[in-house]
Amino acid sequence: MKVLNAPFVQSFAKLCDDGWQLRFHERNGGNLSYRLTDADVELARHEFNTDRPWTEIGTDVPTLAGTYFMVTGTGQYFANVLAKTMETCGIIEIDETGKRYRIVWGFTTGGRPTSELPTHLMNHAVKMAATNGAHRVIYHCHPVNVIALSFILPISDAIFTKELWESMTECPVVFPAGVGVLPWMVCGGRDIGVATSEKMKKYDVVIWAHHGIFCSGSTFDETFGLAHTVEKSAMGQDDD
Ligand code: 2HA
Ligand code: ZN
Repeated sequence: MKVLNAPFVQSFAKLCDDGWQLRFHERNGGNLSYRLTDADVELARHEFNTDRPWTEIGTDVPTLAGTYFMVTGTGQYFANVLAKTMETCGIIEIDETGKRYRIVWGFTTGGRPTSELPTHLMNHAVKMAATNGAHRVIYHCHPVNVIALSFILPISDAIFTKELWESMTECPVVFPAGVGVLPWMVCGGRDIGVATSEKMKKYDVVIWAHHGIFCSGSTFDETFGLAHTVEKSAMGQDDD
């Protein structure tokens, strides 16, 4: 089977397109990563190219040593992922120290993984441990109502959780642990990754004030559904 037709690649690209359709991804905003199963790796290995160099991740993720991730590329537009999956996305392998990665598939026109790779991988490490390996998907998007809410509400886990739970009956069921909220921070580096992964020990959703959402789940549907539910609930807020 061509890797492009593998179910995990198709689902990955579909999530990107769904996010684009819902206007969660202006320009190159947002990023997605998926930890491959052993079966995914076996299915894809015949197209892996291991000639590319090892590159520093910028953080340490020792528990992810030897694992593989499909990731969106830095500077790439979610609008293009469905039509140009191999140019806009790739599969990376984490080395045996958890400090470096190399591209083994995709990024055919010279691309590189998302600028938020340190945060994605630190979140994967936390969620893999917290869910006994069940969580495989980390998704970051820029949904407008969640961003707007972070200009209005105090930056507090408890207040955001209460407001989001109250505005839609489904919410306490969809995110029973609530949501974490971080104040504005410089994105794309280790510090925001450490802060986000601390919150991810408790929550499946972390809101970056004035920026967007990070969320975690077992499947593409569940993870995208979580972001969508939080955004829809944020849209239901009024100013009382
Ligand atoms: O442009 O969303 O947070 C990608 C991003 C950075
Ligand atoms: Zn972003």
